[in-house]
Amino acid sequence: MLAGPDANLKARIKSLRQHLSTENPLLVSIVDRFCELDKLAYKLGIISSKQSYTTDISWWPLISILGTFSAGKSTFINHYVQKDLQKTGNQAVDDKFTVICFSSDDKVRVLPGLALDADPRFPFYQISEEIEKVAAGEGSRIDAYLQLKTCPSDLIKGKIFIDSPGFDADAQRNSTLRITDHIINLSDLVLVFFDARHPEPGAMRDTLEHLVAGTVQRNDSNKVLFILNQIDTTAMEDNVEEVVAAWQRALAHGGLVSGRFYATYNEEVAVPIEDKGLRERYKRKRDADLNEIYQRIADVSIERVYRIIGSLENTANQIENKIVPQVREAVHTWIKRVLLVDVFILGPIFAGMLFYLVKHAGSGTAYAAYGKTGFMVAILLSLALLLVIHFFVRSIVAKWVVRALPEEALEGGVRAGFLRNTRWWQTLARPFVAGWNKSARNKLIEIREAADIFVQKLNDEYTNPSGQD
Ligand SMILES: Nc1nc2c(ncn2[C@@H]2O[C@H](COP(=O)(O)OP(=O)(O)OP(=O)(O)O)[C@@H](O)[C@H]2O)c(=O)[nH]1
Ligand SMILES: [Mg+2]
Repeated sequence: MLAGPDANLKARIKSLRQHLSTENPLLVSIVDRFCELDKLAYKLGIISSKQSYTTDISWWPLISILGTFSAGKSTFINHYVQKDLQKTGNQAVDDKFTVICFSSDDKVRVLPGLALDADPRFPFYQISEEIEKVAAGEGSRIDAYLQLKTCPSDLIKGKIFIDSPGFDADAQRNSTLRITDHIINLSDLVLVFFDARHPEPGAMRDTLEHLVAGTVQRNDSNKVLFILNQIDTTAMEDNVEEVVAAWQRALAHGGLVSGRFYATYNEEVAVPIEDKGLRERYKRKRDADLNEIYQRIADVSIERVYRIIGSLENTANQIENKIVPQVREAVHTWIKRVLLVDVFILGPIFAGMLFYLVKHAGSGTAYAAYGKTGFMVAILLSLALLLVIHFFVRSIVAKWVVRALPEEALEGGVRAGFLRNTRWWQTLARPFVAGWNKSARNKLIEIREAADIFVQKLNDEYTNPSGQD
């Protein structure tokens, strides 16, 4: 029997479809295409019944807000969603990561971390296992680290935001560092907040190093925006340039040499700036930077859908151009080696046995005693013995071949796909990979064509080159 998704996975995919259908129906058709890829992969044996390509993707773009204590992270989120969603204040307020997502219910709901850990929609699916790896015993205390808030603001429809507790590298526990890194990895956009009230960024060096150095080494470092917040507090001394320069130097020290540095403040809670000229200058700077930040947030959703389609095509290509050829090569090596052993070791043994039996057929006591039937039984028994040895050789050779596979083959499913081809009922006399036939190839062509159509639909939605209404 060929594997398919197990009951648990089926339920997850169903709930994924439901949630996506309320936000972006196009994505539901993309889920269906991913499920077709799953089906093909189950047949090839390259994924197990607990796996699905749909779970390798975060379907909602993730925007995370990190930064130092009281830098104004929660105030920024509240302003963005136009609701008093998160508590704010000058003491350390947040002690948990809060995952914020849209819900059409009228009110804000708060759910425990467990809701996130168990739900494949969120990027914290099974984070407790990861936390457990770095801090034994902490995995079960997931509620101490995470919570989920659902919010009826259209502004966050189709996105997930994460507000985080103030970050201080010295004081962080391993588990918090682990979650922070995990968030940075998964995010489409990371807003790192600093606070202009601290004119001496030197004290924040470790924090900067953790948040900055880690991100600039990555090839997607342009997803990180550094935001110096509360610059209204520099208005009294009118030294915003100095403060900004000091922070930029500190960031450069952490490894961030160029770009994407913003300076903002929140007008509602800002210290009033009496001087009109100064006020306008600050406001202009703030408006320009804030607009750019908002634009990046808006772009993330669009980029994300393109990226998901890209990943659909990419998975189809990977199967056809990488996994199947690698499985085929491994199967060929295996067949060749098994045949070699058969021909050069089992063959001569069998010939020897036959020769012995035939030679002694006429004269030997065995033949005389047991007659023709006994002779036949002896031949059949030797054959059976050789067959047992043959299957033993098949499995030993398969293990050799697996050991020689490159490490990446484990992740891509090449190993599993290869082993599927070495089961006892798979004959050696075949030039093909089980599950890879004309209809599978056609399916991949169809999926790639569908991906192109999805892209066209998106282009029509977001651009309009022909200028029609
Ligand atoms: N002057 C001024 N105060 C601000 C600004 N943004 C936030 N605040 C104030 O700074 C304090 C901290 O703001 P929060 O939004 O709670 O900061 P946070 O980064 O979420 O803090 P933690 O969650 O505790 O790390 C609050 O009293 C805010 O009113 C700003 O732009 N200017
Ligand atoms: Mg906060």
